[in-house]
Amino acid sequence: MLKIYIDGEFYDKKDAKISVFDHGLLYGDGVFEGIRMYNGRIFKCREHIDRLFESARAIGIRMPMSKEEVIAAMEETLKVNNLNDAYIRLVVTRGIGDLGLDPKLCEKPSVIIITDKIALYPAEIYERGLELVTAATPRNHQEALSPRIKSLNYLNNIMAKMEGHQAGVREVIMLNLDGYVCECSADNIFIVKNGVLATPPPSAGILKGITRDTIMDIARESGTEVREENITRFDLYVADEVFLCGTAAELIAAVKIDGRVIGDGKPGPVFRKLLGKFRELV
Ligand code: PXG
Repeated sequence: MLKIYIDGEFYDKKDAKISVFDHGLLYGDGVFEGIRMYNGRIFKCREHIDRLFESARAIGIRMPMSKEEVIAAMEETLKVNNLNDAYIRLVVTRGIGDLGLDPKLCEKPSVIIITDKIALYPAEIYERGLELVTAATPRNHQEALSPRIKSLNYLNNIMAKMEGHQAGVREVIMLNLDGYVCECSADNIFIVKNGVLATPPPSAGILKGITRDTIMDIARESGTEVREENITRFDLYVADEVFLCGTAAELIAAVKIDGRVIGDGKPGPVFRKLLGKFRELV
């Protein structure tokens, strides 16, 4: 039976429960991380922990554990569950309060660590690529709720994803309120045009993905020019290649967007080169 870590204790999956008064449940008041372990190594551990602590700080949650303690708890959870390749979900909730919004009444944040086997996308998606549509739902305005905060409130992204389902596709592109391309519902986005790689800057109102940063590093190391710049839907439609990236998805090519075939409709050479280098790295 899978063991789940909650506030220093391990529970069987069926007994791993939190209070209905936890503001993580009542208001989506909390933060999280999604992390991968490959071959017994936690990929970009420090980066994920730093981002978790920044998310917590941004919403005024005082972490009840140090970074080192969180890493140790994560390693122990992986060990208890005998996992070598895993998806790790770190969750920090505001904690137990009453039936009002007031976070001041929540005395202690809860730290939850769920580790499980990774649910990979079907292999054919990596070979053939994905079809995307643009969602009508804009990404949360960054001054209303910064997408830099990986918060437990993902309704903005879920509403966009539902539009994808309605259109019969698995993933959507979200725009910001200026109409520029932001990201997908749970992945960042890149385009390739004339050999140059481009992705929206953090100031466009995106989650600053750790896979995104890794891809930019890999590309620069291999001599590819990388730009962080505003991207329009026109740029997507006329790109040579488009792909998305994230911890769970890794890299996936987008071969059709809003009914337009991208490039020659197959995962392109820059995508395949970067995917190869990414796989070597992990
Ligand atoms: N943008 C958003 C909005 C995300 O939620 C990414 C980009 C990619 O970031 P990383 O750091 O993973 O490269 C994410 C990823 C999942 C899952 O299980 C992933 C995310 C959130 C919820 C679920 O696929 N975040």
